[in-house]
Amino acid sequence: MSAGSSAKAWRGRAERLRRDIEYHNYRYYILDDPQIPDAEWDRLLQELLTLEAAHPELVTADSPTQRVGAAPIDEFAEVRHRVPMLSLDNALTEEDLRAFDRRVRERLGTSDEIEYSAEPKLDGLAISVTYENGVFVRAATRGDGRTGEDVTANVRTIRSLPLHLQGKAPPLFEARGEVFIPVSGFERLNADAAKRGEKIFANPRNAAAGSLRQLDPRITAQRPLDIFFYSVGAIEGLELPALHSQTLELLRGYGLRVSPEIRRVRSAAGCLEYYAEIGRRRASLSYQIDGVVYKVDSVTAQRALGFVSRAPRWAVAHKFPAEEASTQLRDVEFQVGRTGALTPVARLEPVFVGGVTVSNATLHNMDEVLRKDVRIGDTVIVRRAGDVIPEVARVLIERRPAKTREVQLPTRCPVCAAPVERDADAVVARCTGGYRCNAQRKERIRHFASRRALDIEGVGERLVEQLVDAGLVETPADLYRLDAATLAKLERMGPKSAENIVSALQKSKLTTLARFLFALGVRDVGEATAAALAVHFGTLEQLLGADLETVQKVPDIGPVIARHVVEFFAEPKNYDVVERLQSAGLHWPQVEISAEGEQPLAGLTFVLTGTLDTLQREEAEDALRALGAKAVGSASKKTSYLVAGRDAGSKLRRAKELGIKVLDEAALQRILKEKRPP
Ligand code: I6G
Repeated sequence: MSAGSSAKAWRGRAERLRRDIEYHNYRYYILDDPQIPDAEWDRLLQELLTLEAAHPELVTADSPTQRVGAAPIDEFAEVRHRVPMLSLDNALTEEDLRAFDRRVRERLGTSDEIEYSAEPKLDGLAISVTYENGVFVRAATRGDGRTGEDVTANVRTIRSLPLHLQGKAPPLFEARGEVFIPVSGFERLNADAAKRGEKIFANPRNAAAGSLRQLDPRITAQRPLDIFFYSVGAIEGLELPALHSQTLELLRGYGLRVSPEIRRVRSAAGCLEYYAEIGRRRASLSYQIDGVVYKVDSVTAQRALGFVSRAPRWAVAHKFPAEEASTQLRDVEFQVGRTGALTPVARLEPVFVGGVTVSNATLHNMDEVLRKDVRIGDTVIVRRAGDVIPEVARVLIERRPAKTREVQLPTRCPVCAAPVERDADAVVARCTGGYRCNAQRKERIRHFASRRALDIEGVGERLVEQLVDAGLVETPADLYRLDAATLAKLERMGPKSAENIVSALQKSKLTTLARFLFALGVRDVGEATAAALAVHFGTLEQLLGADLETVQKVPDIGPVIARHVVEFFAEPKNYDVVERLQSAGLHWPQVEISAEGEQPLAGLTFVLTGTLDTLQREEAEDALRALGAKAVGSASKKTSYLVAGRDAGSKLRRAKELGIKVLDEAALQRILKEKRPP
C-alpha cells in the first residue's frame, strides 16, 4: 500500500471509530439501550486513542478522545448570546400557579384548557451549546442573559454530550439546558476530596458551577458532570415544530439528553398533579431539583404570550416549598449595606437545609430580632426557599439553654467604627461613615457599575472587593483612573480582561442623566425616581441647586425621598464624587425639559417595543417623559401610541387588537425633534 493510500485508510478508520463511538453513546445515554458491552466500547475508544497518538493530524475537535480536557486557559472569553438567555418567573404556591394559568388563558382570550409541557427543574447551571453543521463548536454560561462565558473546553468533557449530532443537522443549532452533577457523583467527589484533605463542596449545584468555571479542563474532565436540555436558542436552516414537546423530541433525536420525566399535562389541575407526583419522587431522583417547570406547549400560543421583562409569559417555575431545619445560633454579626443600613446576620452551626449547607442567615433588622426574641445560644429554625437568602424563621423557646446572650445593636459600625444612628422610623440602624466606610464604599461602587446603573461589564462584586481592599478605589470616580497595567496586576486578572474593563469604563462615560442619578445610590432613589428627577430638572446643575421645597415638587416624590436627595448632595464627599465623575468625562445627552405648564405631550401615553436603530429605548422613553408624556411597559386601552421598532412582537399584536395607533421610529424622531404630538 502506498503512503497516500494508507493515510486515507487510517483517516477512514478514525472517522468510522468516531461515528461508532458517538452512536453507542447515543444508544447508552439517550435511548438507555446499549448495543454493546462497556468493554467493547472501551476497546473502540482505545483503538481511536492509539490511532490518533500515532497520527496526530487525524485528531479532530469533535473526536471523543478530546473529552479528556484541553490545556488550561488564563480566563474565559465572553460570548454574546444571539438570543438572550432569559430566566423564569416563579410560582411559590398553588394559588400562584392557578393565577399563572388564568393569565395565560386571559391573554390568549380563551376559556379552553391549556396544554402544558411539564418537567422537573434541575438545580444546576444554565448552559447554551452550539452546533454548526452538526459539530459541537461552543458552550457558554448564561451570564447576565446577554453575555456569558465561553466554557467550550469544559463542556466538551461531559461524557453524555454528543460532539456530533445524530442524523441530518441544520447549519446552526443552539440547544439550551442545565449542567448538573448527579447526587451519587457529588457524594463520590466530596468523599475523594475529603480523603485528600481538600475543601468539599456545599452542594451539587456549587460543585457543578465550580467544575464548569475551572480554568483547567483536565480537572473538569474528572468531575461527574451531566446535562439535560430543555429548549433551543439561535437556529438556522430549520423550522421548529408546532409544539414545545415536539422540540424536546427533536433534541432527543439529535442525541441531546432531555429529562425522562417530561410529560404533557392539561390545565392547572394537570400541572398540580404532576407537581405532587414529582414531589413524592423527589428524594429518589438521581439529581437534585428545586421545583417543576410548566411551558405552554403550543408555540403559536407562546408567541402570542411573549415576554415580560426578562421572563417568558408562557412558562413558570413552580418551586417546592421552603425547607426548614433547626440549628444553634452561635453569634450575630452586623453587615453594612450601600446606604449604611446594618443587617443582623446569624452565624449558625452549619446545617444542611434545602440541599445546601447553611452557616449564615439573615435576621433582617433589630425589630425582627426582638419580635422573634432571638438570643445567641438559642436553637433556631432556618428557612431556605430556592435561591432566596436563608433566614432565621423562629426560635425554639422550649430548647432555650439557661445561658443565652442578648443581641446588641452596636453603637459603632463594625467595619469603620463610625457612630451608628437609628432612622426616624427607628427600624433601620445605619453606619454614618458614608464613603469613609469600606463596606459602604464597596456596595456603592458595585451598585454604580451594576447593569441597571452604568452597566460596566466586568466590574462586579469580586473585582470591587479587590479594588477597595487594595486601596486602589474609594469611590466610583476612582474607577475612571484605573489603567490596564494596574488592573492586570490583580489576582486572576489577565491582560485581556484588564483591557476589556478599561474599555467598558470608557464606554460607560456616555450615559443618561437618569441612569447617572440612579447609579449614585441615593437612598430610596430607584430607577423611576431617578428618571423623574432627570425629567423634572433637565440638568444635573439644576438638581444640585435645588432645595427641599423644589425637589418635593417633582411628581411622585414625597417629602422623605426629597430630603434624602437634598441631604445626599449636601454631603461634601458626595458632591465631590459627582464633580470628579464629571471631570472624568461622564456625560449624557441634554434632557429636554419644557417650561412648567408647557409639556406638549402631557396626557399622552407611549409604549415602545422592538429594537430601535437610532436610540436606546430608555433614552427615547426619557425624552418622551421630558415632553410630558408617560412611557409605560405594556399596552392597554389607555395607551395613545405604540412605537414599533424592529422585530416588534406580541406588544405590537396586542396594540393592533386594541386599536392603538402604531408609529415607526421615524415618527418617534419627528415627535422628539418637533416637540409636538404626531
Ligand atoms: O432556568 C430554566 C430551567 C428549566 C429555564 C427553563 C427550564 O425549562 C425546563 N426554560 C426556560 C425557557 C428558561 N429557563 C428561560
